[in-house]
Amino acid sequence: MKDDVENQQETRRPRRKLTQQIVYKGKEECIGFATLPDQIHRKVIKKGFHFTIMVVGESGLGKSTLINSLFMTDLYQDRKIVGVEDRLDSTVSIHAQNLDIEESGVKLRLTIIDTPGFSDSLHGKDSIDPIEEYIDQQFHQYFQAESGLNRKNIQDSRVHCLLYFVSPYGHGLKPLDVECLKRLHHKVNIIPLIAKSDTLTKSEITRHKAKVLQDIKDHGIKAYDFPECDPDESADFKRQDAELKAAIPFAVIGSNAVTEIAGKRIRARVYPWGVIEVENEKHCDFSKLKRMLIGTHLQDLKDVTEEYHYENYRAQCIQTANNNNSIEKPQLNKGSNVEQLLNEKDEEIKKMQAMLEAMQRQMTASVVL
Ligand SMILES: Nc1nc2c(ncn2[C@@H]2O[C@H](COP(=O)(O)OP(=O)(O)OP(=O)(O)O)[C@@H](O)[C@H]2O)c(=O)[nH]1
Ligand SMILES: [Mg+2]
Repeated sequence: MKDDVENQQETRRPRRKLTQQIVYKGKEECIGFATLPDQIHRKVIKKGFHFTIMVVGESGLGKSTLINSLFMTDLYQDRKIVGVEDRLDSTVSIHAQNLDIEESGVKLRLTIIDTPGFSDSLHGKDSIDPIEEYIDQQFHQYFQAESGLNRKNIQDSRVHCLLYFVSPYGHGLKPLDVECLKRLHHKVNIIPLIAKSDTLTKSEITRHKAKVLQDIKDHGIKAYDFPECDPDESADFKRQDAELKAAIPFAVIGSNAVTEIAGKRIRARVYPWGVIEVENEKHCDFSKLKRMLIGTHLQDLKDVTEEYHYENYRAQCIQTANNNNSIEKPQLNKGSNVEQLLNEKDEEIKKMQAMLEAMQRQMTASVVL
């Protein structure tokens, strides 16, 4: 084995030298593959990006409000808001909404999936079923599309990231949180959040974060594992990355209201004693979460979905199919050309079999004679 590796390295070595010679001879003699990153870049830009986020947690923790705040658009502007101006209706069904964003020519299609919060009722556990089913359904659709004929134009609706809202009022995770996280952690990238963190003091937030992290560890829950920072990155990037990791679970605040402060319109919660700015890093981790989701970790979240969660699902599907030995035959449209051709072939085979049997009978008869 070791020898094999060494042999491979041996065979690669001269090629490396060759590449260097070409590069150093001058620009006009280059093959041109240095433009590969540009080509890929152009292709990806043309195609655009697609990213799906889901919000899950107890009812009334501010899930709908946070997704409004995150994408600076009122996704629910058509919805009738009764009573308090700042209040949204409780979400009653799983609700997917697309949002197309363009920044410096780069197109990003976000799909945001809002889910009804768990109620405190005895049937709290039942509210997890539709969420789990939704995630599985997206995998199933992708799996079917991937095994079909038109693999080029697959619509990817898999959930890349699940923002899980933990109540600011309890002591760490509640049993329902544990149940939900355990059912979903092998299916989706979970990012835990402390909801409504404006209701906690600074030291309470620190304590609550530590307790939630401890509970996650104690219950063997696999939340999204933030990747190691590349050693080649700038010192500034490394510092931001470390800050981001230190802030997990992100303590967030959401608001549907925009207020003008010093001539600037900002999302904020206005209280009689002061104003809480949603995007102010001194007030909460909202900006860090936003930066992480859209800015720095979007591709990694997609990669982990593809390489880990979807692969798990695919492996299970294949295993089940093998166990049942029930790989479905392709469905043919009645009267289609393919069906007609197959029928003709069937007829031909039947005729040949009949001829073969007749010949065998004749041969047996002649031997007997
Ligand atoms: N104090 C505080 N209140 C918030 C915050 N975010 C939302 N709210 C308020 O909490 C209430 C519930 O917010 P929603 O966004 O509807 O909560 P939800 O989690 O979507 O609720 P369900 O749809 O029932 O699951 C509203 O009155 C919001 O204005 C926050 O960060 N801090
Ligand atoms: Mg809601």
